[in-house]
Amino acid sequence: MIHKTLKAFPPQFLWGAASAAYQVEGAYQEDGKGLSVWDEFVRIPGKTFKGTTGDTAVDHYHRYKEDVRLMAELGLKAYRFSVAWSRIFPDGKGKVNEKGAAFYSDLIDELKANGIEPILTLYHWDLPLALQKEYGGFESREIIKDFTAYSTELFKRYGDRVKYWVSLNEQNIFTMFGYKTAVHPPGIKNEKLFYQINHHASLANASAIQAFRKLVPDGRIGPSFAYSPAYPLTSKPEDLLAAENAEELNSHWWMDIYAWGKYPKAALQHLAEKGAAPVMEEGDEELLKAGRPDFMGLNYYQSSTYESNPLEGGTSEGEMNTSGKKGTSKDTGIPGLFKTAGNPFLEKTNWDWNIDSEGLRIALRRISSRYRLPVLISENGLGEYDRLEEDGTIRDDYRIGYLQNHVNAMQQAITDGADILGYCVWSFTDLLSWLNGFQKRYGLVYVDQHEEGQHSLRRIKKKSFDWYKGIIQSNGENP
Ligand code: BGP
Repeated sequence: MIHKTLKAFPPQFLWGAASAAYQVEGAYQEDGKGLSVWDEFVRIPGKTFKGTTGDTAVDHYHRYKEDVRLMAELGLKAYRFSVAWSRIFPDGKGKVNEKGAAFYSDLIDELKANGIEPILTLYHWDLPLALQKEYGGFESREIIKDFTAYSTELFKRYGDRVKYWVSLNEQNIFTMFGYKTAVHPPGIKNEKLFYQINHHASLANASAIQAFRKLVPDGRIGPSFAYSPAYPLTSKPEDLLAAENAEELNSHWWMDIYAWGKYPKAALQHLAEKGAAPVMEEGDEELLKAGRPDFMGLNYYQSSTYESNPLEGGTSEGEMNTSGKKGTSKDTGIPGLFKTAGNPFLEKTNWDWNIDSEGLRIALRRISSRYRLPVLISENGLGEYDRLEEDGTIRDDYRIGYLQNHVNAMQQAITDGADILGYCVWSFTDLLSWLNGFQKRYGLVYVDQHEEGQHSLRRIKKKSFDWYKGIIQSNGENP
């Protein structure tokens, strides 16, 4: 559709920015916090870029007031952050650590005092290590009860002040990286287990949403899904089928469950044939159906392109670029189903992520039509090298260009009929990029933090900070 005029952004649109506990807080052993699986994983040699850890991260735990002051200066309408489960329950369950709970209560108050809507993520990957050790974390159905109890505690404590909640962040990523490609904790490669633990995570998600309905009836909750819309490489029907396969196995597998409590048919059939389909127990489907969210959270970074992949000798394991050296990633796929391919029409970042703002519009349209749910864009941003110039500025025009194109795409999607609640730039400050260290930066605010050498943790506004301020002031009209 080519529109003659575009619809305006809704007046209450949540112009936001986002972060996650492990990536910003630091203070990893302070005030009674327990360890998380990430605290352990980053200490295994070779797992993260130059062995980066979140021990200090960008010290948000101690500097949150300064950070909120900067958010207020930017004019942010919303701030998405996550709670570290092991600050609330150091062992994942049992007695609340009051100091940990007070930190988030203070942060929420500080945000509200500055007119910023808090968007609270319950789980952004930092599972309490004690639960992983005790019963394998998501490997056991025990997690459903413990995650619900943890979530319930937060609903009770913060539900009066927090009205927007994200349940699980990128369930597709943390399950796949944790149990299929083994690049995240617990670093296991077992396809059958991957589908099973993922099923438990879906049940935990639905169960927490069910509890939410009773405790925060006037709030809205949804998961954040990392959706990378699938494109076929060519108009060859085999390539279109490959893209359909990828869409089912990489995306509908999760989003269909969130919206309808059902796994997509062809994907389920395929996994059953392989003996990798999850084991469902009585009552699972009812619980999943009862977990329909109020919105679909969308973390959008890029689209993916696929072509057919032969059964014999096809491509399987790929390689991620975590070094920032362009062109070092390798294609990945499932023989007989699909494999990734370079899209000749798209530029890539230095970490080989496709730059595709039109893909955001496509994602928003697909989600809106298929699931009939509003969308909260809970992450979108550009990870790049940023340079602090001698005059103290960071001129990240490439980020401004990236974000501007995505804001435009969002407005096109609104005009197409998508109901979008808000847009959170990833990220507010620079932060630790899980596997890529501090050199891959996303922030609107630069933080002087590095793997090596001096780091003062000083905050410096980037050029994109001023650009975003203008966007917010004009409610999305490019000033
Ligand atoms: C998402 C995560 C974020 C963030 C972002 C950028 O998958 O929810 O936590 O890290 O991606 O990814 P990366 O840091 O790997 O570049």
